[in-house]
Amino acid sequence: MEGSPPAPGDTLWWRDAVIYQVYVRSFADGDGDGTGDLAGVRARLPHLVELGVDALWFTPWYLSPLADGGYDVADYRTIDPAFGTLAEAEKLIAEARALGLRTIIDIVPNHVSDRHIWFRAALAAGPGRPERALFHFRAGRGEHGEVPPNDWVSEFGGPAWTRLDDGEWYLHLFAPEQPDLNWAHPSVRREHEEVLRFWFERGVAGVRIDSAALLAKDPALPDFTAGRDPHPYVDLDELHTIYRSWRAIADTYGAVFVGEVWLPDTERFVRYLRPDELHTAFNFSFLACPWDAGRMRAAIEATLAEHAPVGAPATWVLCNHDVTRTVTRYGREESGFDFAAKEFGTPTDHGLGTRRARAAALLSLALPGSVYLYQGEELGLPEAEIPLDRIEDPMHARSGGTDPGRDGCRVPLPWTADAPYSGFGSATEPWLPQPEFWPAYAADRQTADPGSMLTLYREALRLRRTVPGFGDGPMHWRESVPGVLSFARPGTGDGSGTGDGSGTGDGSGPEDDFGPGDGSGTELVCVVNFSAEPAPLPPYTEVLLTSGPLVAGRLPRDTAVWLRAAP
Ligand code: TEU
Repeated sequence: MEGSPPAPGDTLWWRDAVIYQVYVRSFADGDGDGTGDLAGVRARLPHLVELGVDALWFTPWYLSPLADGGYDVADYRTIDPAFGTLAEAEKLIAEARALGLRTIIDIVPNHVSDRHIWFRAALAAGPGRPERALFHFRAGRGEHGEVPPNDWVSEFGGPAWTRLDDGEWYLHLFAPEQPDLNWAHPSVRREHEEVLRFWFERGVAGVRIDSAALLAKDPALPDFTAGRDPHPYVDLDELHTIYRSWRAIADTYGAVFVGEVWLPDTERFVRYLRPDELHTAFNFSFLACPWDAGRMRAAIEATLAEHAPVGAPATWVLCNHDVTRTVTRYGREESGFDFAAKEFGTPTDHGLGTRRARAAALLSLALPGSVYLYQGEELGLPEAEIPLDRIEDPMHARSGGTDPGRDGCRVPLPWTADAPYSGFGSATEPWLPQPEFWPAYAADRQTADPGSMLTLYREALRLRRTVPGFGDGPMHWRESVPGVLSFARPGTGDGSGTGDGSGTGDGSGPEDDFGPGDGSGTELVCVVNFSAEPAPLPPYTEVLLTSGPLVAGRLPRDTAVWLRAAP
């Protein structure tokens, strides 16, 4: 294991970092109880160092009844006992840091758990009491107040309101166990500022902001049916004041933000990335884009064009704990992502999906900006089918059982092919069942396989780290035949830093006929073939890496290559 602490002066690390998302509950089980935990993460830090990522984003690890996998936070200053203790989190942050891995935590400001001390106090206090002002409590409509205060629909389906025995309703944009906070209340703001400081004091380098565009609400809580503009709770202007105050705090610690901002309007989206607001935000248009050259090019161009004026780096995300895993998505006829379109029984070609996911890995790692990897993506895990009686995600139940929910991408990881539960670490069955084929994807098996997804990711990350030209900086499109995307990253300069440039993951291909170029005056070129026909390669001096074997010097369908070439 290499790994050394990041240089203290490296304040711009986030502009081109590769950030690995750890879904703690399913990463590794250190105490054998069936649930992943901090001990499991600490024991597996070598895997992350060998993979070559720069930072870890931990999904919520705080005290939580887990009504929404931890996105229902009962206490931000306590680690859930299922995961460990605060002292252990502090150790993990320090150990990771010593190995060169920064820590990003997840803050969920839109709502808290219904077990949070504030909400319990609000319930106990009763209608009209100041404790209720921290949330959105309202009387109902209709003759007996039996109709919700407005027509808002929960993101998880059903009304966004739940009625209490005392007659009042409270707002929850997600599950009823996740009451929305009232961001017009000064205590709500103060508390979150203190929570940020609490974690920054513990060495946290960044914060992912959950549902970042939903916090502020129109105080009149009007109906939404009319499609009113501005929206009563998405992307309200006050949010920018909130994030400016957060930024001032983060700046005193040199910490950074990544916002979970799902907004189709790109002009509105980049307002969150102005220099005194959030450093970065997830690029969901890239994630949701179908496997199609034209659509991908358009998504990439729009991303770069929208980020340029604010000077923020783009992020490239293929997968996270909410969406269908990449290998599965790209193995389907409809290869884009849409929450509303999820259903059971969609035909999937995993071979096809894997080929495309390999190509997409090289594509996203070659683009300018930072990259997010979701645990298991480096193993090429497909989405798992969870038996109906084991699905925990509230999205499933609240859809009336039609939506498969998000558990299929949250299955405990396979580490060791020949160990019980694929080496997840559990002595009893893990909290979500693993598919029968899971051992085939185990990290140990992939380590030994030069053609595995894990080998590809390790090699790609090694090159991205050592070859100048990747990460932050300019790119330009190169001419290519239809169905093929080709772009260059200038600035490879003297080509130093790259060892041998070999390692295509398969050992085949014509690159063996070309000695490693000296790289002078060359640029890095990434070519991705989305078309059905093998594509010719542009002139090059060296093949750095391919996602699959070249065939007769051509780039087969659903394959990507990194080349060094003359400009
Ligand atoms: O996701 C937010 C989220 O689900 C919404 O952005 C929504 O899906 C989108 O607007 C499309 O309708 C975050 C977490 O990532 C997720 O796991 C949590 O369940 C959710 O917040 C609630 O905290």
